Amino acid sequence: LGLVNELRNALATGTQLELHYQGQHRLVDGALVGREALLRWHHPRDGMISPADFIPIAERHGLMASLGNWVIDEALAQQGRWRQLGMPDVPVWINVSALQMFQGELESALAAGLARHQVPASQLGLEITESVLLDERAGDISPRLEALRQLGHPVAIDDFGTGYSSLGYLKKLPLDKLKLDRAFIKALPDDLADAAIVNAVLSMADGLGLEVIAEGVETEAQRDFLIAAGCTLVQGFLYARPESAERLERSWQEEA
Ligand code: G
Ligand code: G
Ligand code: MN
Ligand code: NA
Repeated sequence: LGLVNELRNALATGTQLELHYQGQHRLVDGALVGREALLRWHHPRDGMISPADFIPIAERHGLMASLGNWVIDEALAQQGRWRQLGMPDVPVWINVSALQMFQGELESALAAGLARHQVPASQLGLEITESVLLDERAGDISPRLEALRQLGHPVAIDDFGTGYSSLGYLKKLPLDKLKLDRAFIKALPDDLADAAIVNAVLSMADGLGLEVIAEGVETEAQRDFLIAAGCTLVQGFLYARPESAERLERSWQEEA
């Protein structure tokens, strides 16, 4: 319970929480097309705690709505600052947790943040992990996604290929992007099964009018395979690591 109270505290003060941002790039020339916001908790005693560890705690103890709302507001505030500084104005993508998808607060938190920070909805993308589509609490998620897209938010399915969903949802759901999980990228180009899966996903997505972003690209051999396979977008250490807003601003100023 210690950690729960500490998380409650961190949320109340906001000082230990931070968003880091990882670039999303065009494969062929590396041009920046977006940034994913990744939550970080700098715990005063335990150091950096991964969201993979504290988000389940937040969900279990009723803190997820506040945490999710903090992420929305912080990402939009940051986006607003970058626009003012004249930094590349690409969409920021946030991760939306399962609970946020099932509860009612998401739309109002988005609307409040967009208005407060004067950022258009098209500049805030929503990443929804594939397993959410399977969660029985989700019910029919289609009207919910339709409403979010109606507001102007682009929507991506995160960790695509790992959620054991039926592919039928791709036909029904209003989506913009698939983020192909890095499990399929890791062993490229040598693993023939992964190569076959990646090729099939790219061809299917093309037919469905969906963009694919390959996650976790770390090597030039992976990049060359993906370019040859017709993939256009990438997120991975080969292109950029997650960085604090401060560091991104500094390197942008140094380049200018
Ligand atoms: O950045 P890192 O590898 O530590 O992220 C671990 C996991 O936490 C990833 O699955 C990522 O999607 C998730 N995550 C990161 N930031 C957020 C966030 O703001 N909200 C939610 N719900 N998940 C996040
Ligand atoms: O589940 P989600 O896709 O949101 O998780 C994103 C996580 O993947 C981030 O925490 C980020 O640090 C991590 N990540 C991004 N690029 C790479 C990469 O090239 N290699 C590895 N191992 N992890 C990556
Ligand atoms: Mn993600
Ligand atoms: Na992912």
